[in-house]
Parts: sequence; C-alpha cells; structure tokens
Amino acid sequence: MDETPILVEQRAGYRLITLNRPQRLNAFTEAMHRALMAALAEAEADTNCRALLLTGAGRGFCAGQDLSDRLAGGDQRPDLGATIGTFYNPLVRKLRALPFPVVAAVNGVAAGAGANIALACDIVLAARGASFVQAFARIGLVPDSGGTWFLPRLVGAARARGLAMLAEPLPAEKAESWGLIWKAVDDDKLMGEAEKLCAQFASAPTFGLAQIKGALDASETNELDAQLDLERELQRACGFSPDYAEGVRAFMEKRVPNFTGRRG
Ligand code: T3D
Repeated sequence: MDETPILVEQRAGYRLITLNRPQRLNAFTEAMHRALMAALAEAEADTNCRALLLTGAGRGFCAGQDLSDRLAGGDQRPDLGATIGTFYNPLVRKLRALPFPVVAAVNGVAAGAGANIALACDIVLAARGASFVQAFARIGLVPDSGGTWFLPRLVGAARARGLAMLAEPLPAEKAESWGLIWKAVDDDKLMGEAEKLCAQFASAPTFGLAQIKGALDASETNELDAQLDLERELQRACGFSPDYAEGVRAFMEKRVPNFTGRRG
C-alpha cells in the first residue's frame, strides 16, 4: 500500500502531485513526507516547472497524521514536537516559498494537518462534497501546520476559535463563503478547473507571481511603511525581468504575451 505514497505526473509547464494512500484517506506517514518533500525539491529545481497541483487519491484529500503510527510505541509517549519540526513545518515552509503558484484541488475530506497543508497552498479549489476539519481538538492536540496562523487571518477570530475548538467539518461551500478557500466547484469539475488554472499559471509571468507570494506573506507581519518599502524593492526586481518587458510590449502591440517564466 505504501510503495508509492505519492504520484508525480508531468504536465505542460507544471506538475501534478497526488497523495496516494487512499485506504487511509491519504494520511501522512514518514515515507509520504519524505516522498513529498523530494518531489517538491525536484519541481523547484526544474526551471520549466511553473506551477504545482496537489490533490489526493480516492475519496479524501488528506486526513493529517496517520494515527496508527502513534499507537506503535505502546505506553511510550511520542515527541510530537520532533515530527512537527522534522516534517510538517518544513513542508508548510516549502509550499509557501516555492517560486511558483501552488494549487490545491481538495477532492474530499481534508482533516488535521491535511486541512492546513491545503490552506498553505496559494489557491485552494475544493469539490462541493469536500470538507475541512480541524480534527486536532478531538484528540487533545492544537492545530498545527500553520492552522493557528492561517485560520484567524482567513476567517477571523470568532470562526477560527469555533473551527479549532469544536473540530466540526466545514463543508466546501461554506469554506468558500467564509473566505477560507478560493472556490468550491462541482465534484466532477474539480480536476478540470484545477488543471485549467495550472495551465494558465504555466504561461504566466512566474517571477512576478513568486514576488506576489512573498509580498502577501510579508504583509502579515509588516507595518504599512515596511510593506511600501518592500513593494518598491519587489517592483524594482520585477521591472528588470524579461517577462515585464514582454508584458508591456505585448500590451502595446495588442497581442497575447509570450512569457518565458524565467525565475530571475
Ligand atoms: O503525530 C504527529 O506527528 C503530530 C502531527 C499531527 C498532525 C495531525 O494531522 S493530528 C490529526 C490527525 N488526523 C485526525 O485526527 C483525523 C482522523 N480521521 C478522521 O477524523 C476521519 O477519518 C475523517 C473525518 C477524516 C473522515 O471520516 P470518514 O467517516 O469519512 O472516514 P473514516 O471511516 O473515519 O476513515 C476511512 C479510513 O481511513 C478508516 O480506516 P478503515 O476503518 O476503513 O480501515 C480510518 O481509520 C482511516 N483513517 C482516517 N484518518 C486516519 C485514518 N487512519 C489513520 N490515521 C488517520 N489520520
């Protein structure tokens, strides 16, 4: 069952990564973490990769940590700080820092760290049948993988507390109306919509998009003054990029731009 915990498919200009432990709703094991991080590193190293699509095999997106691994030690209590530090935090940091957009296609339930890993992606599309569950409180844990950071910023303090402390499933349409995700789409349209989005990103000005990711993340902690300075510097860098030159030329010539997606 765990021989290929993730599947990687090349597309024109982007990669599709599928979490592939459907019998366990794609819950994370160490092997899956290692395979996913290796796939992300490979995508980052490939300068032709201009977007990433993350989804789950079967009826779920991801159920967070595989809890059967947590019984294995018997009476010995696991050091969860160690696994968070070794696996989950580097994963979230990597998703945020990838120099191209990351799209999550949430095909079914996203629970525990699985929900927050979806929220760490740049654009979250979810099937109407999908739901988001901050399952942690049910087993005495705190939302991790950025949950306590993403939730209040995306849905506000009151809803963040409700989601985190009650651990009730939030259906995709409500997640959209609360601003937790970009869009809920019909179940049978999910992958088509997500692939269309990635194809669009695959011909977009990748360097500029990477600066947008960085700027929006920085705005979470910057004062306006610092953010204005940051925008000035990012705009300076974008202004030197070949895709900006092409964008302006194409606009003036009234044609579709042909962006190279060069990263710097
Ligand atoms: O440990 C550390 O390193 C710290 C890090 C923690 C990060 C975390 O993510 S902690 C939170 C862990 N996740 C959960 O607590 C969620 C557990 N799962 C559920 O609550 C439910 O399965 C769902 C709400 C996600 C879906 O419910 P439902 O009714 O649609 O499906 P199900 O029947 O519960 O699950 C289907 C199968 O997947 C089932 O196996 P079976 O009975 O068919 O053999 C179930 O046991 C298995 N499964 C689902 N989630 C997990 C899992 N097996 C292991 N670990 C799971 N997380």
